[in-house]
Amino acid sequence: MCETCGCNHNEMLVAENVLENNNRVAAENKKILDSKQILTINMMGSPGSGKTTFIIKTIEALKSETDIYVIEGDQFGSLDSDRISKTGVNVLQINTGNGCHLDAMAVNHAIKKLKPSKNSLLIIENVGNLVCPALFNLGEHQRVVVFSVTEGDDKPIKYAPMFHEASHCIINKTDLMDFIPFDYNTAINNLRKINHNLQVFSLSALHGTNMDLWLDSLRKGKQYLFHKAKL
Ligand SMILES: Nc1nc2c(ncn2[C@@H]2O[C@H](COP(=O)(O)OP(=O)(O)OP(=O)(O)O)[C@@H](O)[C@H]2O)c(=O)[nH]1
Ligand SMILES: [Mg+2]
Repeated sequence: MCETCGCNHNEMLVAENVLENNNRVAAENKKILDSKQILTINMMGSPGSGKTTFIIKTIEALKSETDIYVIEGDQFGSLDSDRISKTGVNVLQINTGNGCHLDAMAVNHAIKKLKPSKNSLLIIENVGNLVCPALFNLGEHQRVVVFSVTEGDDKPIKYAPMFHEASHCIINKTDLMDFIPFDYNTAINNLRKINHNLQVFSLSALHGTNMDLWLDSLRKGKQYLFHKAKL
């Protein structure tokens, strides 16, 4: 699978080329998104960590305040885009086939098809994978890793690049914390060892609890982009 993104160490030269091209297109994406002040979130994390559930709860809370668009990345099928389209927002499914991540070119095409409006929020759900998506810049403003308590408190150390490259971390499924051997303080220490700038939010997407700080941070992110464009 990783031959498609060149992240295999034996494919280092291919990887450098692939990443260089990707970064060039990501910079174009960023320019388009900045010019229209479209706050763009790249949502990453393990399969089943709760990305789609969390995106749906975010949409439900914010759709009366802002236009929202979703680019949905999955290897196969349209199950997640079907779930998201029930909220009434515009969603575009990308199937990566054997690919294990979204890249900037796929997102560039999707932006051109979706045509997100000025000042809107664009959420990109990456393919469920704690490794390869970390390598591929999409032109996003925020990189959010959804890390659920059922994955274990050691994951930030074992999958360091993902947590190192993220700007925000959602510790999800906190409703299950009493039932499993997840040590919250150990998880936070492990996150801080890898990335002391990470903004961390602990919540249950399923129950919609403790979402407020996250929602406020999105509102602030939108305001920041708006004011930056005026400078
Ligand atoms: N208990 C609990 N379950 C959750 C929570 N969030 C999501 N789930 C469940 O976790 C499972 C996976 O959720 P999804 O939202 O589909 O996860 P995902 O990360 O989008 O999965 P992929 O797109 O396949 O990578 C579903 O059964 C959800 O109901 C939560 O906060 N608490
Ligand atoms: Mg999903």
